[in-house]
Amino acid sequence: PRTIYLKDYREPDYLIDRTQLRFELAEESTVVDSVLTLRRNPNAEPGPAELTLHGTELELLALEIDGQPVAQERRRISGETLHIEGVPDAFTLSCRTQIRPQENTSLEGLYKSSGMFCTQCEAEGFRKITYYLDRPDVMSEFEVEIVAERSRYPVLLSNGNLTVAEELEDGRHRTVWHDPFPKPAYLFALVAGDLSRVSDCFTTCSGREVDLHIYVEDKDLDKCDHAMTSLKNAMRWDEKVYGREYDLDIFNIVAVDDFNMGAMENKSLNIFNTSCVLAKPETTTDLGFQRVEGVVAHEYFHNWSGNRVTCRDWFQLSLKEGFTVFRDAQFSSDMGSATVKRVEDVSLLRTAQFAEDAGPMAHPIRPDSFIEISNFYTVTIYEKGAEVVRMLHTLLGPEDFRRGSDLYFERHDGQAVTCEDFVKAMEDASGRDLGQFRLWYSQAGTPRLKVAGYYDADSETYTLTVQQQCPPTPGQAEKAPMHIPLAVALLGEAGALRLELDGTPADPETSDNTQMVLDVTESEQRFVFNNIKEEPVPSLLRGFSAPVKLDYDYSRQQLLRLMRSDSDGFCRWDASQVLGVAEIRRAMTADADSYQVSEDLVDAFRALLSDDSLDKAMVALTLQLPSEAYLAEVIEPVDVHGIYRAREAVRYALAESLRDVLMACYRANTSDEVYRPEADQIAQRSLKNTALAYLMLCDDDECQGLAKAQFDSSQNMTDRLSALTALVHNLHPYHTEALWRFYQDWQHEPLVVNQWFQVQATNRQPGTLETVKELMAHPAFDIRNPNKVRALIGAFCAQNTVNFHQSDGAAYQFLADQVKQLDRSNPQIASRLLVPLTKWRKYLPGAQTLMKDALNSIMAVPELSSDVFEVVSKSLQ
Ligand code: BAL
Ligand code: ZN
Repeated sequence: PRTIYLKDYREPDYLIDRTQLRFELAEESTVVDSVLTLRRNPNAEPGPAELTLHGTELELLALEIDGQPVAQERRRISGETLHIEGVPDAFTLSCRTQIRPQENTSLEGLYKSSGMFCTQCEAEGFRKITYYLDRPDVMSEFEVEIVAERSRYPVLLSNGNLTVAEELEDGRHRTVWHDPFPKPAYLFALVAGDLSRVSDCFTTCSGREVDLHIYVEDKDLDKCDHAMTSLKNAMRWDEKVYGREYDLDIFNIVAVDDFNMGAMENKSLNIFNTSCVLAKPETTTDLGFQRVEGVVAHEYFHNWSGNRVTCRDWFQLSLKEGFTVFRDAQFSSDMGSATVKRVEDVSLLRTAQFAEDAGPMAHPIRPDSFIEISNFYTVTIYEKGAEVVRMLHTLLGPEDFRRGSDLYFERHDGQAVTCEDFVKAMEDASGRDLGQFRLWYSQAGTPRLKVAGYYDADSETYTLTVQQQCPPTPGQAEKAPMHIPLAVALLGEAGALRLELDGTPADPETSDNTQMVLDVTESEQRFVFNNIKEEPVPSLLRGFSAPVKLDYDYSRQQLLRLMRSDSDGFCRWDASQVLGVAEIRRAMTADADSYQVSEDLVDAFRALLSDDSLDKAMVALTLQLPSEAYLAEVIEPVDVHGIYRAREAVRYALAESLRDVLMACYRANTSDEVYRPEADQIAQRSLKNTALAYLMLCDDDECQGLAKAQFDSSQNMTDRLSALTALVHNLHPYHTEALWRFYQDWQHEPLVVNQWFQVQATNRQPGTLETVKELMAHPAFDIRNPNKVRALIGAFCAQNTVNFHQSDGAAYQFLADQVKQLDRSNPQIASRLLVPLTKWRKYLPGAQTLMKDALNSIMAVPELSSDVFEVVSKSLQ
């Protein structure tokens, strides 16, 4: 496989002004007719009159230029391209291809899922449909005709507006769709199936009526309300916060069972994985409801950040994804608890993204090269990309940021642009010099900030010394200092102190002048605060103001004080995490019999549980000890089993010490209110179920009876699944029956069955690998369905660390075998699945060898996909 470099980018030689497509969908194969109106790109470098189109797995039936067949000697198919020589400067290319969607298991291009035809074209799936300039900087107006048998496919959809719908002879019908907005091929979509729909409408800020439809299988009609409400909320929010109005008269969402991603933002025809659109209380957890809201909003927001303004090339992927994730995070914060959302996002970043930054696939948010772009839909591009946009928001402030985004949309509407264009718009609108800030786009790796504080009572000054350093990453040995916004406050006995930095008062936007954003730009820098009358406790990296690792040598007392009284919710939670890590480290070194949990930690948790004034969701998050994934980031080399045992020891000790207050909390938060997926109730359930997980560690009948009673009585999936998890993961005597009953109740709901798989796959008890293997033979499992693969194999390998890292290496080999098998049918999913193996360098020497053996066994397979080849080969370098 070939490496593609950003530095080799060249404008396309030809442009496509108009794309006319005609699909004749049939049971054996589909015939695609395309008529492309092409002209030479006036900005292209001079070159031969030769057109090179992308195309793969296509059977070429006919090819004409301006109505004349193209002779064999003028055309050549090689690899993934079709070359045509001697083309005019402006011409019409007509092409007929035949494809076989029924046999397409990669779920890229046009394929079939549960009897319906659907598409996934990002990033490079369109070339599996017809020969085309399949690159995002070629934007074209599309007209699409779909012909199919009416009885099997009564619904025929594509992008834009419906212009024709008519019956044909012999039971077929046709629709024609016209999308007036030029778009790259990756935003093309087609759906044909027997679908039902839920409809609503939205009046935009300028008074236009937009028809909204969610298309699903008939049995899922009762699971669309939440997505529809989320869509309308997102449309209103984007008008209010970003001034972005929707631009067509119709917006369609279609739910598909077999889908590689969460969803796809095709212009006016979003296609969703069922897991990200369907929700009802009986089948969907609170987390599921929140995910639906977030993903619906994310895809909708792409209409501007991605579709109206798109990416010039795939190296710029974070231009649309980072910005859109930032936008959807702002939206979710506004819809629910902002601190909870921030903590959840930071947790994901500090586990998955920091791990990626420290591993063999580390890349900047704008990569310099790739072999397979599908491998770059990563937490770095998405989540770190969003953090970079967030830092711009912090540095510029909300007003200038909005001016910048307005300028960006105005300047580049209808264009395919770069990350540089985005930063330039922010720079021009705000007048801020973002020269050094641009390094965030080109440097990979997680910077580490070492901060020290010094109080001088005589001069009444407090000095923060900040050092930054970024470790080497593949291909980038040396790093220049970055521009890091470091939000700080100084806590005194009576609260946060007024800040004055070298004579400059704090940001006037914070009404009490107690928070400042320090511009950290050098390898080492000192910040002197004046008029500080008492020795403060510094509150650092408030709101997680930059995606960095922070070292500050806090005392226990200081951490407990931050946890108790910092006005920044993120910092309060983070202090609890630091204390949790310290406790688990201590338990790792203590011998099993002598370990006793720290009294001050117990007291702090007791205080949290007893304080009714706190946000219950935050209490729940704080009570949950640092995850195994996070511990694996901060305790290296990673002793998986030592970490697990120590974490369990702390959990048991906390449960025992806090049993009564946990029980009171559980009871107080048990409610028989009608389910609402709203912040107050979600918080209450989260706290109750966190208490339940602890109480199940206590050996008395009252505690042990809770999960069974909750499982038997609960009316919503959040409570039922929490109870099932508690029963199964603690091998409660009722767990086998509970699993059986759960399956009996929900076997007709694939998304619930996936949760049933996941509960079993994440069971830390010994023997889970065998269970997973048995479940792969279960009639409900289907290796061709990505959601099932993720729920069973993915969850086991990525989340069940103790069992994945069982000492004989059997689970590594199991994963390698699954990757090899999946690579033949769905390379994108195969490549994603193997990520846990790529982290081999972090583990103890014995594990390293066995993990490498598994990777080598994949590498030995002839004809690996470029997806798997790239990840495995880079991991072994
Ligand atoms: N563009 C791929 C799916 C998403 O990020 O919205
Ligand atoms: Zn996206």
